Amino acid sequence: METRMRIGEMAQRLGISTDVLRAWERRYDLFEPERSTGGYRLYSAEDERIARDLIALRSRGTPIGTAVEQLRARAAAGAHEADGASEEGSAGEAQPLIDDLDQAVRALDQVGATAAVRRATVELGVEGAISAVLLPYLHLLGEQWADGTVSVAHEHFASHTVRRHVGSMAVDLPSVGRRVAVVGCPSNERHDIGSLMVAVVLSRRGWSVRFLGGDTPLTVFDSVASTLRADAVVLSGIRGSVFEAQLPLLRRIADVSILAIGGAGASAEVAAQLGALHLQGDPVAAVSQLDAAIPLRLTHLTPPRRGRSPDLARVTPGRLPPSPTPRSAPARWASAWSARDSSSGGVGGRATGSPAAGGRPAR
Ligand code: B12
Repeated sequence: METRMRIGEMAQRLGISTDVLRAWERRYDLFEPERSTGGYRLYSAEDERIARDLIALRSRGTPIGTAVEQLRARAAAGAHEADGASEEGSAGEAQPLIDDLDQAVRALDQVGATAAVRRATVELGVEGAISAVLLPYLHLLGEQWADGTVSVAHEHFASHTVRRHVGSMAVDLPSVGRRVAVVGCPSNERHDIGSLMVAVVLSRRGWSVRFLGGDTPLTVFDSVASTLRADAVVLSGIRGSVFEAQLPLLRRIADVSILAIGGAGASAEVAAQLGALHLQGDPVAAVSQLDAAIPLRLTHLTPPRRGRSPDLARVTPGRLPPSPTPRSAPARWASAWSARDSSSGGVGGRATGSPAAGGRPAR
């Protein structure tokens, strides 16, 4: 049976008050929560998704009435987020959107490419657009680049357009009382769109996220995680060497926070060596794993003490502040996860291997 949550938990996850939730229900008839035997409202994951989409539309300045209409139109069209959509259904809806984006990119048409990524989001929702349109399109782009059908210019133009759009979908809510994640890619890894997607989806599910982008030294992740007392550090890499070359530093991060690794270069073996979580599947699925694995703790409901604001001035590459005492519970729990992970197979998506990059111009 689907898990349901009471209004307090739903409000906490969304970062809004229970009054606002009740008002949305009363005025706009947006959700119909079930009632417990004691008469308490019980919200579903679908209710949470609707509320998140509403918050995101509002944060981009859409008036509430228009936002509600858009959400109703989306529901009426049967379009919903990827984890609720059937594979056939989403593939059918997504292909024309992928084609539009592809055509606009081939013509280096900025207005058309931007319109295509926006349309995908309006029609499929944020998570649906990521899983069903943007990821398949980026894979297509990689093939086109490798076989020479598009140029480096097209690839840069397209990845910039997608990256900018994905970034614009983040929801920046005040950080007090939220789970904190630091997200990005280690040195020598410039492919940061997957981790940006993770950052955006985490932010939309109520996490407070610091996205540090691609090619960022691990010492920086360590400093930021220690300073913010992050609940999780999420790193991604396309090649295994990105992780394997820096195991000692990664272990240090895993000592101060829950370390999660994803992307084609992450493996169950490396995760097990690090006591890290191995996030599998696409960025949307990965966030569901992480979200479920790191529950809200009581401390998340307590505002931080005064005078303990993070000292970000100390965050300097290569200059490490002392690590706080390792948190033993997450470490124990993380190894349990890695063990579970090893038994369930490898990374979803492409395998790492020799790049089909021979003869293509360097970027
Ligand atoms: C855009 C792009 C670039 C951009 C990146 C811009 C940016 N800011 O990210 C630029 C132009 C910088 C670039 C550079 C290079 N690129 Co490039 N690039 C791509 C392209 C077209 C899309 C990458 C992308 O964002 N994909 C979307 C991600 C999300 O999909 P994915 O990587 O398949 O990930 C899957 C899972 O692993 C998971 N996932 C991904 N990230 C994460 C993160 C987390 C936390 C989790 C849990 C899950 C997860 O989700 C996906 C599910 O389908 C790919 C093609 C492709 N197939 O992806 C080539 C590709 C990745 N690049 C490639 C190459 C060779 C390069 C260069 C070496 C080229 C060169 N000679 O200069 C450089 C390397 C630069 C560096 N040091 O990192 C190869 C990699 C082959 C390999 N396995 O090593 C690819 C596959 C192209 C190809 N067909 O050959 N690239």
